[in-house]
Amino acid sequence: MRTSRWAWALTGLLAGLSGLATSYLASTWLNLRGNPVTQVAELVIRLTPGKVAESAIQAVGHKDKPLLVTGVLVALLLIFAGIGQVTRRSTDRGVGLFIVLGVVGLIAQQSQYEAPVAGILPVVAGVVVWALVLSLLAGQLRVRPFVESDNGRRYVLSAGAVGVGSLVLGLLGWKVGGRLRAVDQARSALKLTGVTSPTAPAGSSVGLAGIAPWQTSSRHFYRIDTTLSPPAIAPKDWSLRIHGMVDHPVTLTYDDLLARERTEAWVTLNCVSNTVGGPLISNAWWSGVRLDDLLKEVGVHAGADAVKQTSDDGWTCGTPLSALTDGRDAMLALAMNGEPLPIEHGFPVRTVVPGLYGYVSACKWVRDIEVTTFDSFTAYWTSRGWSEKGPVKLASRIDVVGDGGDIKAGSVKAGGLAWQQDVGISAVQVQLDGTGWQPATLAKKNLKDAWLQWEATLDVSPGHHLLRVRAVSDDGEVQTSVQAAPAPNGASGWHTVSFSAS
Ligand SMILES: Nc1nc2c(c(=O)[nH]1)N[C@H]1C(S)=C(S)[C@@H](COP(=O)(O)O)O[C@H]1N2
Ligand SMILES: [Mo]
Repeated sequence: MRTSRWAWALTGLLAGLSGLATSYLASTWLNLRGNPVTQVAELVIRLTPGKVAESAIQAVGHKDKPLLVTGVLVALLLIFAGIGQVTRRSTDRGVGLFIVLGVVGLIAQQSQYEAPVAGILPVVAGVVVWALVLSLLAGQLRVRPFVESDNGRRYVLSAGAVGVGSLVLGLLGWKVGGRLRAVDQARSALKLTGVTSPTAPAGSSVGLAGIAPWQTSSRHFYRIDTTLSPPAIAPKDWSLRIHGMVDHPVTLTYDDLLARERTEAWVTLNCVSNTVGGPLISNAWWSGVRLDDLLKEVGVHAGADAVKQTSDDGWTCGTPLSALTDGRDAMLALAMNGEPLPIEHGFPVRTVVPGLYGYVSACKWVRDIEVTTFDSFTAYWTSRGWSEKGPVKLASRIDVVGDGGDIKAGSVKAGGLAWQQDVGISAVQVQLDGTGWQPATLAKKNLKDAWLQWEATLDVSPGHHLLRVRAVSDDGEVQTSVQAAPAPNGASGWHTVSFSAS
């Protein structure tokens, strides 16, 4: 007697659920936002034409997202059952279909904005479990005789175990995910006194479309870290130890920081691994507590020249003590762009130091500050060949005209950004086709710790052209033409774009 269609549908369903539950648990374990089902739902949203989405939202109102997620889940269950039917004829084909489904999941996950690479893991784990469980159950379902035999009983036992196992994994995922949900909730509930909303300073923009906006939204702020999953730390569980070569070591809680005076500043952060003209630079409005005040209170010993910062996930950086005490706006930041720090950018507390690359200063999820000497430790990136000190290099960038652009000849506006935080920019110059330097117009508001917009009007003839930019700092330094790769202490050279005009 042949086993029924229902048994094969059930087999597909159970295999499907077990992989889904595994994937869900892996996502929550890694503190990743979303899970395979919500990610596919979001892919559907991204792929839905605007008009269709609008009428759908009009039809179902604000319940559109829960409905969509439910819809995706139901569709998946039907697909799982269908895969079971296909497996009746060939297990390989069933496994193949699960792999196809996995690829869809992978596309859904990786096509998210700034998708974490770690997001691949839950998808792969899910597909592996799909293949294993499907092969196991299908194998048992095929053994003859089946009905009222030990073989049948064996299948029922396995199927039951898979069902219960999936449920347990799913519940565990929900429990593990509770950590991130709780931190998200605690973060949303925070009301930070003394934190103001950012308003771009008057005159900070030259008003040329195509230049990166003065303020980078937190969502579009570049992100660099070594963690597979960002630490999820509730403010009540956070503390910071300041110790080492000091008279009075302290341990500060989040409330201790809240009780202190707030400092706020526009600070542009950039990554040492940014290439000339590259995107690893962003500008935000930071609110926090000044580090020079804190270091004064703990009483730093003579002879100390470094601060070793350690994050919750064990990453370390070495910051010159002088950069934290020379009066610049070095701070323990609590807020970014007027909101508590996003978890990915260091919630609840991170360090921001104008004028230093992130890898030597901008410790996210900071938990430990040890006043010490550079001689006595080697920080994370220093032990991997990057320079011990990382002052930001004088640099500039062309945002318009775009590289490879095709524009109309005549009077053409070009523009972009220049920066050397903690020093400041005094001039920007552009050069068309290697002949002479022409001064650019700078934005009226010039803050030394933030990037500065510039624009220039070029007289462009038809044909192919090269445009270069260089900046002059407030120290009188002229940006070098010498090209250097990012390693070991930051890229240099003039940003150059080529374009044609007709
Ligand atoms: N805990 C932790 N902090 C870190 C890093 C990290 O890997 N772990 N990377 C640093 C580097 S190299 C940079 S450029 C900045 C980037 O900060 P952002 O992700 O908020 O832009 O964070 C710094 N702080
Ligand atoms: Mo960096």
